[in-house]
Amino acid sequence: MEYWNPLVERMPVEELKMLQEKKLKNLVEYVYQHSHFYNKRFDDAGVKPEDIRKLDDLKKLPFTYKSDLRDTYPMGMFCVSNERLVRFHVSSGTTGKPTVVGYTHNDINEWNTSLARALTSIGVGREDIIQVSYGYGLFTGGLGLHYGAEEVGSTVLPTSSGNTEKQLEMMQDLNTSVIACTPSYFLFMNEVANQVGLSIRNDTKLRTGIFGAEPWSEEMRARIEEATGIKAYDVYGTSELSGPLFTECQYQDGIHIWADQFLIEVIDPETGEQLGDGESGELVITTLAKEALPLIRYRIGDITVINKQPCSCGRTHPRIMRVFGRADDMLIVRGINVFPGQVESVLMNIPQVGEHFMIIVDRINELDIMKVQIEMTDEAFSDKINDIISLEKKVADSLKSVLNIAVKVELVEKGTIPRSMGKAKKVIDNRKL
Ligand code: DLL
Repeated sequence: MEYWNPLVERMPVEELKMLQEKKLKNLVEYVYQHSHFYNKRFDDAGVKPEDIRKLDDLKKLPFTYKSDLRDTYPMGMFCVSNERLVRFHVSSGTTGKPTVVGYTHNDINEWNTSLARALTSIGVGREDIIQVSYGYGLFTGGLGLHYGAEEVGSTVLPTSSGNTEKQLEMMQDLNTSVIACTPSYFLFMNEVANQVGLSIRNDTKLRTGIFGAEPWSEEMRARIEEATGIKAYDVYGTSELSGPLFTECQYQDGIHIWADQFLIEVIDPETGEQLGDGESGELVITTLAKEALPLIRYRIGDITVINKQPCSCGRTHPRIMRVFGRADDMLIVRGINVFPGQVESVLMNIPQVGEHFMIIVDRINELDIMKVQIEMTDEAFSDKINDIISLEKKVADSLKSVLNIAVKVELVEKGTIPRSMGKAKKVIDNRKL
């Protein structure tokens, strides 16, 4: 078993907790002194740094929200002055001002360390050629994985996203062994490969995929691994925390969150109460090692479950289970909660259904109507009307049994559903809510 830093990664849980406690105390002191924002937020909440002595005191601290970053745009929450910054990333949300994240040298080093541990845990190292097909630029995916991969000594092929045929040619010519991109982009890449008569399994050296930046299901993993013969790993992070930071280890059973750098909680999104291990709720993260933009109890909005059980890999750091989506991705259709991820899981279990789908929700005469557009796989393709009707019915029945609502299923021609080179859009909600 290989570790990037065995002493830290296998540190006994009690020691890790002591380390977290010490770092948390330093952090609250630091932000209280260096950030006007936190100084005021703590005062408003009636907490002083000296009130935080134990990890359990975390509960006394107020939450931080994405809206705080927008309200203090561009740099109102930073704890350092410009001279200490070495980089910005900017993430544009769907509404309002974008979010600006600044990094000191040390912040970049911590980010690289986090990814170096993660990459080592999935066996990516000096021998590997890694094609980074996440977007480069203001988005954190490209540069984040680029630096992380260099840290472990892999050779980076910084293709960014797009220009897919060229990417496939380079993948072959330069013997790419690892690819990092969104799962949607990899599916598209595989589709283009098939169109030009290339088999990723037989004609390339690709063996590992590092997929994330959007929700994807266990069933989608099975599809990807089966279609291309690679091992597909989940990578998670958000721009506010730095970018892509954490992956599953080789056991593919939850994403390790480095406890010396980040403190995680899962809360009930309605009440803000902390939930126990194994309970599903909103992920809240406190950064223990960031200098430029530390965040206290940051409400990411993603829904997950914390798993503190020991992992077969020997790492003692807690895991979060697959992120099914954000609380605000959840659709409420006729009063029933629906996550796009649930739809994906159902669809990917039906062999005739292809990987691309679109959920469309309308409100007609005060009634919510949910439609799912699907494409057939090449193997299942049929132009017999009876086959089509029976497939649509089969999919509708399966969706109904899981979601508890009637869903209209529409089989569309292959290629109709837009392909994505970055984060895929899987829902069109036409309701004016
Ligand atoms: O997407 C950072 C990243 C880049 C992660 C490359 C992984 C790989 P943002 O654009 O700020 O940052 O979006 C963060 O994307 O809160 C989740 O809702 C979602 N997300 C990211 N990774 C996953 C994943 C990057 N593996 C938001 N599974 C997060 C599910 C994910 N959702």
